[in-house]
Amino acid sequence: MIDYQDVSAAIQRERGDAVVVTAMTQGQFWKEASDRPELDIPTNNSMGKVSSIGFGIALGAPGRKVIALDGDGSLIMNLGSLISIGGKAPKNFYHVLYDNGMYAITGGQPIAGAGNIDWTGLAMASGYRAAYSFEDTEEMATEMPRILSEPGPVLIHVKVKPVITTNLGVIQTWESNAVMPAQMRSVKAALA
Ligand SMILES: Cc1ncc(C[n+]2csc(CCOP(=O)(O)OP(=O)(O)O)c2C)c(N)n1
Repeated sequence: MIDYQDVSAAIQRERGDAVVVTAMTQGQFWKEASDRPELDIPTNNSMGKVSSIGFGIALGAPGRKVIALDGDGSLIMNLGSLISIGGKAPKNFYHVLYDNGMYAITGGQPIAGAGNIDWTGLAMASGYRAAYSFEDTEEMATEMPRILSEPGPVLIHVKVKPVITTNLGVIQTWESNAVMPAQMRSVKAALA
């Protein structure tokens, strides 16, 4: 199993000027790693929508890479997005799936089918161009540069070591809800 920090570091090294859409536990780790926060969109309060928001940006800005950092529980909630993405097959879309087998930020409840879901198979059957699965840190870090320079859509399934921190992102305040639209405006300005 791979540490969240190692996935962030491997993506950060290659992200260039890609837009990165984040959520949940991986979003917190990404915040610490990102050196282009003006191009990041955290979506914590809209569970499951990372893939759809990233997909929309990828279609709207075909010249820009978009990397969506998704959670397994979140993707289950929006599984149909795989088919939308596979159907349009944007070459600039990279879908990283952090598989911890649980809903970590609500206390670590197991997701349905934990450990038995064929994520790369689901992506390929939905029309993704490629799908990879990693459990080993070195292999993931070695392969990431090549994968992120290939055309998408690509699913990068990463088995991560669970981190259960129930105070991440679930506090819904006016301020926390205002982060996403503010970052959307920031990214829109950067892409203009
Ligand atoms: C529609 C909806 N249902 C439930 C929740 C409560 N909720 C917030 S985060 C979360 C778990 C997310 O799981 P996952 O995507 O696997 O990320 P992890 O917490 O494991 O990092 C849940 C159930 C929510 N925010 N929105």
